[in-house]
Formats: sequence, structure tokens, C-alpha cells
Amino acid sequence: MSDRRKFIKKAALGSVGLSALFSCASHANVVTSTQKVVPKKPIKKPLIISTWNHGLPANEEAWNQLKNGASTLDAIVAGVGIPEADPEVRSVGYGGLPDREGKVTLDACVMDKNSDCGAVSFLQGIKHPIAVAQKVLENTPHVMLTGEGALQFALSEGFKEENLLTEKSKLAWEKWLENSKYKPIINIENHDTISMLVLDEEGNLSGGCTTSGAAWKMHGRVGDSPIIGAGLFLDNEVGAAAATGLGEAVIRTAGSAMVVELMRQGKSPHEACKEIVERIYNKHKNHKDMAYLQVGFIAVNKNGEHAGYSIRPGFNYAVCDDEKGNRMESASSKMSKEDK
Ligand code: SD4
Repeated sequence: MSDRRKFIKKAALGSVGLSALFSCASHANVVTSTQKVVPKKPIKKPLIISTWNHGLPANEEAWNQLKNGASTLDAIVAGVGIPEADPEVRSVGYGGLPDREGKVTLDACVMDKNSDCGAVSFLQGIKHPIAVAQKVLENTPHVMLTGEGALQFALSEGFKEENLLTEKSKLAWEKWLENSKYKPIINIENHDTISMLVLDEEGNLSGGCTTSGAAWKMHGRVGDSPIIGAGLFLDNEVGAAAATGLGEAVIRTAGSAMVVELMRQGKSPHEACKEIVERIYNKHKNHKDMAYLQVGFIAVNKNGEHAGYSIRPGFNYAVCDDEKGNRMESASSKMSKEDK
């Protein structure tokens, strides 16, 4: 059996056996917003968590890369590269929904255990912005390149320029132009920005985040996803966190950095995500963005405890480890389905 098939089989077995594994129910899907995450025995490493359903194929690829000896960052770049290349994922990379001028503009970043980071923002014409972000980390003295400069850098690194606007996304844009209203859709088709956090075999943390951003944004708009501290942050002594949802709200609150800082103060990933989601909610409850406000965080600490928490229900994340394979877990949320 190929490694890939073995993995899928194992993942399926893992979810069947989930209810039977009472003693190792160390995962955040059993946590409601009123319960606390109690520190449990450290789980087996590596551990990979990624936002949304498209996290499953991304985790699978990253997992296989790690098992085949790839560096953690290479595994992340290859993993999130799966939804980046998938035209059916309309919120990341190729096939992503464009801005209001019909341009697909991409944001991405990576961060490693040494707190080195690389990012690109407002990048056009390159299918894998996450791979360019990795090159910014490795081959430049900077943290972020943007727009035309990011494109020139990508080309100098050998990336190929291509049209990322698929026929489907172009049609969706033309339809949007009929009314031209900017109102981000909450939990777009249940697959949004992909953020991936990895606790590797050595217990070191790394992360990556990639997106085409909010559909129908203004040309030139950059969201939280490429901003270290907003869309992604980690401190290898403490933990890692990443965001999805309305980038403006995450930037206003330095979201992921705050989640990590709360974990440093002793909060569990669940408690830390919950507190920052509540802070964002409270700061926005009378704000014009509230009508379409959704923000979700995932977080993992050095013990391999992890959690997801969002403002509105509907957010989920993919978790992959040796013990239970690759599966989806639901995030707890501040609001319920009934809340408007
Ligand atoms: C952004 N956080 O650009 C990203 C994308 C996203 O709902 O998650 N949109 O704001």
C-alpha cells in the first residue's frame, strides 16, 4: 500500500476509534466554551493543525513530507500548497476570488522556531505565495515584500507568472459587479484562509498562512494573513497561533500575538483563543463590521494541547497526529446559531 493510502486508512480508523479512546481525549473538540482545557499528558509528536476542511489534504501532505524527512518549513509550504493550487478552493491561491477590479491578490507568511519570518502581500500572478514567503525568509534581509517588488523577487527566484483568475472566479466577480456591495460572507463555503501550525518531532514550532484575502476587497488591500503577529505568530518557548476571518478585526487587535502572549502567562490554547475572541467581539459589537464579523483562531502549545475558537459557529480545523490520524475538530464559539 502506498504511504498516502496507508495514511488515509489510518486516519479513517482513527476517527472510528475516537469514541473508544476515552483515556486520550486530549483534543479541543470535547471542550465547550464553558469548560477548561486541563493540561494532559503530552501527545506524540509531530502534531499538525490547520484551519478549515481544506486543512485535511494540507495536513496529509505536510505529514507525508515530515515523515519523508523534509524540514518543518518545507512540509508546511508543501502542505498549504495543496489548497493554493486547488481551483475549487476559492479563498486561497489559484482560483481565489478576486478584488473589486477582478485581480487575484495574494497574502502569505511563514514563521519558524527561531522567530525568523518571511511574508509577501498584494502579490499577483504567482500560484504559491507561501513558497515565495519562505524565500523571503531564507534569501533576503527582510520580513515582508509587497506588490510589484514581491513579484520581481519571485521571478528572480524562478517562480513562474501565471493567470490565477479561473473562469469560475471571473464569473463570480462579474455577478458581484451587478450590485458591487462589499459584505464579506461569514465562513465562506466553509473554506477560508489556510493557516497551519506544526509541533515537530523535536518539539519545535513553525507555522504558515496563505490566502487570497477577502473577496471583493479594494485593490491594494492587505489583510491580517501576511502580518506576523496578526494572522500568525509563534514563540518557540510557548506556543503558536493563527487566525482566519475578517483580517481588519484581527489586525486591530494583534490577534495571534495576543493568543501566544496569554499562553505565555499560563493560559491553555482554549482559554487564550477564547479570551482574544471575546476581546475582538467586545471591541466590535457596536462597530460597522459587526454584521459580517467572523474571526477564528487556532492555537497549539508546547505540550501539544490545541484548540480552535471563533466568534460565530461554523469554524473547524483539521488535526493530524500519530495517535488518531487526520480528522476535523469543531471549534467552540462565542456566539450561538441563534445570535444575530
Ligand atoms: C483576510 N483573514 O484577508 C484573511 C482572509 C480571510 O475571511 O480569512 N477572509 O482578511
